[in-house]
Amino acid sequence: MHPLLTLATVPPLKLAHEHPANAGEGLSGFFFRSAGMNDAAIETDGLFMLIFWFSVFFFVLLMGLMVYWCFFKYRRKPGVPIQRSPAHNGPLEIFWTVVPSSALLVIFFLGLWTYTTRQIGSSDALELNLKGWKWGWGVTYPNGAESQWNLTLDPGGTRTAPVFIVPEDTLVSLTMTSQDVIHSFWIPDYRVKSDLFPNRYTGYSFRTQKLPADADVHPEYGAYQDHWIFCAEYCGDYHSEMAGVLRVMNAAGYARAMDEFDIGNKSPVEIGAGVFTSKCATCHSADGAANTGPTWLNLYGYEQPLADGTTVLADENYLRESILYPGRKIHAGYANVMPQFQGLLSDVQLDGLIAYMKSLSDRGSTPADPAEQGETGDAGAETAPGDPADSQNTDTNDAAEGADQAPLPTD
Ligand code: HEC
Ligand SMILES: [Cu+2]
Repeated sequence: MHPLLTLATVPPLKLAHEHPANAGEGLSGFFFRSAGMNDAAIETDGLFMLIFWFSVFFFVLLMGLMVYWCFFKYRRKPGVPIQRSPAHNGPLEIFWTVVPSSALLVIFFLGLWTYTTRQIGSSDALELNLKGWKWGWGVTYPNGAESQWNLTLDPGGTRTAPVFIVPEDTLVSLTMTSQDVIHSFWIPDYRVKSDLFPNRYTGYSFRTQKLPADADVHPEYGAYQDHWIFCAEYCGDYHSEMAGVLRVMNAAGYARAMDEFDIGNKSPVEIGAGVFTSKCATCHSADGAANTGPTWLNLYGYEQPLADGTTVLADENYLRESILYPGRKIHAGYANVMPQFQGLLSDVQLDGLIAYMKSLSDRGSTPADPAEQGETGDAGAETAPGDPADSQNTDTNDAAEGADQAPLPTD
């Protein structure tokens, strides 16, 4: 098996709200389902409950007085003449205007306070860029890396949610934008809900919680807890499946995962393997196993049968076209269900994917792993994977083997 396929698997879902300490209590448990999990959420819940009890108090008071006055005290009784009520009572009117208005002002400023503290970031916040589209979420981390973890939500494995990682007890500042329609980023546990617009950036800040001492621990990444992310703006057919996971990790686990996501220190094959795990592995296998789409094992360099009866050589150009515009050439025996990746992959990712597919083929020119290449006696080409000289050297070798090999457009 390819060494990169033994990449650490994504730690499973451990929802923070299922932790017993986070069960909401009493009425707030009824309204919020689980306790607020950072200071801002606790503040929001407090404000909500204040408004709730304020409203309950006045509802009961006013309805009670009304019933008492209408049905008992001032009820018309036979033999009692109708009284004329006074037209005005200045002091009384001032009283019932000023007292409730000041209560409303207090509520307004409490709300304004909690709202502005979430809008205003801080210069020491962890800055993340968040994109929303029909129907998914994507995060870019400060080092330029994109999230590479996905979790499968159903047994069939067709619905996945991206996992966004953040360190514990840290202020996170999001810069958000939408690629199509309006979406709304919602983390129920943090009581965060904020809209994403096309052609415009919006911001939002929140502080992650400190992980409890008894949080779930992963053998490689340490303690972590998950929060659901949903879209709170009806945005079309699959709006309800527009889920994500915010994963709060301990500092060491976060640093480790960040290092793995970072593409700066990776060869194209490694970058491609990362994109494969995050975006393609739900439908394609790298080891020959059957799946929704054709396996990538020995895909590159071989003739592929198409639905129209012809065949095509799977060279770089065919692979590129199949990734960006999957509908143009359909592999025989498969349905045209692959999403179009045009605009969703960077050039580095696309090159990485093709390098990775080549590494999975015995006709590929990028060695799957340097040791293997050594065995084939490919002397002189022993450079680190990703070195441009590397692919050049082995190309010439391969071309000598088979005349059907298409010329390779490097860069
Ligand atoms: C929803 C499932 C699905 C996902 C996700 C998916 N594919 Fe596909 N892919 C398919 C299917 C089905 C086919 C065969 C039909 C066709 O040719 O379009 C295919 C075909 C291909 C082919 C042509 C293979 C051949 O033998 O002709 C390439 C290359 C490819 N996919 C690359 C990718 C890459 C790269 C990704 C991730 C960035 C990806 N796919 C994600 C389902 C998927
Ligand atoms: Cu949406």
